[in-house]
Amino acid sequence: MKSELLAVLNEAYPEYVSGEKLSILLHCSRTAVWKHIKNLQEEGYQIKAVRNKGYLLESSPSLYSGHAVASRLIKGNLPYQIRFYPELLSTQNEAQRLAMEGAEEGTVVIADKQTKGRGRLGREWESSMGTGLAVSLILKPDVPAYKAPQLTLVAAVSVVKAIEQITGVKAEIKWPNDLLIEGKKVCGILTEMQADPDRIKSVIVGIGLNVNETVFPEHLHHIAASLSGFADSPPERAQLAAAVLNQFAEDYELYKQSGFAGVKAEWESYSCTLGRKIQVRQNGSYINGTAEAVDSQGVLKLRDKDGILHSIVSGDIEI
Ligand code: BT5
Repeated sequence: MKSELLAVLNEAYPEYVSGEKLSILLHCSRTAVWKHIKNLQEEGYQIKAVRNKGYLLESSPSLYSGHAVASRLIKGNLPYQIRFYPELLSTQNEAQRLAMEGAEEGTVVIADKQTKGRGRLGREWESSMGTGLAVSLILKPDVPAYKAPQLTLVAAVSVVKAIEQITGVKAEIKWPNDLLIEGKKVCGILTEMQADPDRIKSVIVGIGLNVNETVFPEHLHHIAASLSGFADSPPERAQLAAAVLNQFAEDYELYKQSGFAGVKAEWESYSCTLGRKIQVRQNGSYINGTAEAVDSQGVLKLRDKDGILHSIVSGDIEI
């Protein structure tokens, strides 16, 4: 009965289905229909009931759609507009295209499946299984261009918090753009900017999060993991995406008021980089030392064996 009821509501979406029609299709009384609807609502299905119209399935726990994400957003300072695509090469490219067409701050591009996701420096981001999050957010912060990379750090804090809210799992931040659980990468963040010489036109923050992947391509076996490997039950992508966006809206507001300094303490508390011996690779050369701190600009301070303090603005690190 439950699956038949859901199938009818799903098929009808975005139209309502009357109680009378449901009772005929499902061969039961209207009271029985109402009871089943109530049960489904208790299981987390969002079903709207409107007098004289009937029932509308707004989102189900396992459904991943623009509506399923949007219906979970808290109305706040960052008015999100969700653009959901069943498949894209890269949400980052689509967001860039939309930004060039003048898309507003808060436009969010989400792909159910992303077939040619990008990392930094032309590296690939594997997300073609359609089991993770591929989200790109268009922002227009009023800050000088050199500060744009700080948004990677802000987003990392937001994603760590969202992961913990939804799954109870604690991830750690590896400077600048990786989230790790038990040393394996579950999330990568890519911040790209479109700017004139004197001002930022837009910043696009791309978030790739492994959620329900069970296998990865061979070259990622020792590097990658997904949240489902650590959570008690398979996380729902719509819930996670909404939690990330809700959390980011809050943290971004703080960032706009106080800069990176506003989220620095939280960043430090989630960091697995600080205090560790690391190797930084920058433009093909290496520096070894201890990660001493991040400063109020998000720059990593590395002390080498000769006691010299290096300021690392970008790069890859090995712990
Ligand atoms: C990143 O780059 O980690 C940033 C990834 C950003 C992806 C998002 S998805 C939404 C948006 N749309 C896009 O097209 N991109 C963004 P980087 O630090 O350069 O790391 C890339 C490296 O991570 C690769 O060279 C692999 O070693 C590893 N990697 C690739 N796919 C992975 C995955 N699914 N899980 C864990 N590691 C992965």
